[in-house]
Amino acid sequence: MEIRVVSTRPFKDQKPGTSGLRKQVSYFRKPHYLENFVQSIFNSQQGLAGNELILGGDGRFFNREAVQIILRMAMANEIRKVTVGLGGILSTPAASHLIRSRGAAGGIVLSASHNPGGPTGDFGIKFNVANGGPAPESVTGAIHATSLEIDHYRIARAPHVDIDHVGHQHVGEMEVEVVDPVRDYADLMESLFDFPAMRSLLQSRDFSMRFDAMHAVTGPYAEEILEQRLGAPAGTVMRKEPLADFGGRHPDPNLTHARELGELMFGRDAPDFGAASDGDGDRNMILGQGFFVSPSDSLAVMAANAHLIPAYRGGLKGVARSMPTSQAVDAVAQALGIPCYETPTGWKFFGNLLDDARITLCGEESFGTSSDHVREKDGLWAVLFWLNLIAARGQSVATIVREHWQRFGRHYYTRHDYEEIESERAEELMIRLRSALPDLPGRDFGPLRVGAADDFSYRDPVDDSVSTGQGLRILFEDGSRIVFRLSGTGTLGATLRVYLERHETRPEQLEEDSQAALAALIEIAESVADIRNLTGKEAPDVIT
Ligand code: G16
Repeated sequence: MEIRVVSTRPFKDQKPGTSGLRKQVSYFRKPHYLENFVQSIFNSQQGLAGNELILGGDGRFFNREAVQIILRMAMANEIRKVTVGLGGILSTPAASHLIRSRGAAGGIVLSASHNPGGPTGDFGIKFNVANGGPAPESVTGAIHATSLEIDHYRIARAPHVDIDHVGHQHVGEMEVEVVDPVRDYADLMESLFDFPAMRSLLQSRDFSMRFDAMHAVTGPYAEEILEQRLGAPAGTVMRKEPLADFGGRHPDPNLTHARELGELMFGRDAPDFGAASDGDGDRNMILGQGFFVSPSDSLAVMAANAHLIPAYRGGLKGVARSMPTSQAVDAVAQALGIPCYETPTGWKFFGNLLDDARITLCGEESFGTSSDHVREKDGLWAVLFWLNLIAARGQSVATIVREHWQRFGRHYYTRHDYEEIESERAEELMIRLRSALPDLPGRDFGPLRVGAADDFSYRDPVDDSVSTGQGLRILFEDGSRIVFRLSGTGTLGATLRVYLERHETRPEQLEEDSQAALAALIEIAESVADIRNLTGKEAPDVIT
């Protein structure tokens, strides 16, 4: 097989963000753009040569072209074998599972997650390491450094590889195995949960559910698991055909983008349980009849009830949450007498804690939860966990959450996003706020007194690596918090995220609307950060 060595020049903008390199499709279609980044992975990760690599993506526009390019580059970089999902498809958690179960040296996942797809949408590429999880900062840093110096890449002159039939083939020296993207993952789910109990629930006349696959990657997974293996009635999975542009919508599981599901769940004769997942299948949204479960609460409820799920019957080693996620799970960890870790935003920070067996469950406010079964967040896993929980407790989603609040109090929580603001303005807001932090402790805002204010940094307890500048925190003496950070996943301008939280234990105060319950903190955030003036926006673009 002829190997071409192609001269190239570095692109200065290939620094991976919160989760890999995400850009508009137009960037990835620039000559050499994808190739430079992929060669930077191969150059900086010497252990890949001679080993197996897992490859797949969420099926968005440019997925198939990117798979062919990466296969030809893998040949030229002496990868022994590439295992690729049929049609180039693998959900993010399924890719993580394949890396682990095959003992592969790593994986390349093609996705921009919940960002829109299509020719004018976004694309992304992420490298996962041998534990199945997103590369830690040391690895993404090395890939970025390599991308700044690259002057050539290697690519085989090979025919188009058939990725549309399951089976083995040899292309030059390299083996390519095309696998059913669903089967191994579905088997894994069956090994974790009480499928007989869930089957009886789904087949009972008194229970119904809807899962919105949002025309993204989870359609085939949900159909196999919910409708085939668990016997839910046909039609349980909505919008199940994966489309390259997700039907023109954002594959983001929230009440704005999963509108039909929301209308169904908050309408008359709503199903008992509603759920959705995102573009690449790692996020989840959980709904009951007329009831939204906030992701932070979902994590806490899971931790408190894990003993009811077969895989976690032996108890949890510990739990972790990202810093901006509410402290609801901390209260559960305290009651269970297990450790609770607070990490920066980004799933990559959970990997060491999971590998070192310090935690079993972890989650984030950004609709992500998972456990030690893979090293990614896992949307369908979370949905199956809730289904198993409903079957085990024989209660509705709302009752399970309300009982949780009665026991642990409610952590009122909201996130306000200001999107597509000019990067300079966003930076200015953060710089001003950072310099104001030292004066805040001891200051009173009505009845609330600031106890501490800082720029969050994290020392990984396993490898002692330090990550600084992970979000500005204002911590009040009563446990309330306001956090400000800039998103690391957007592709247009900057997105300011403001996270607000307040703990309420008075039993008669647990049913308020979150925005009303947090109104005082929302005001303080505005007055401290001058958001309207600096962003030029009267209100957040998205509230979750
Ligand atoms: C990614 C990361 C998550 C993070 C989320 C939001 O999720 O894996 O850890 O919470 O982005 O990040 P940011 O606030 O920086 O935009 P996903 O589902 O987009 O891959």
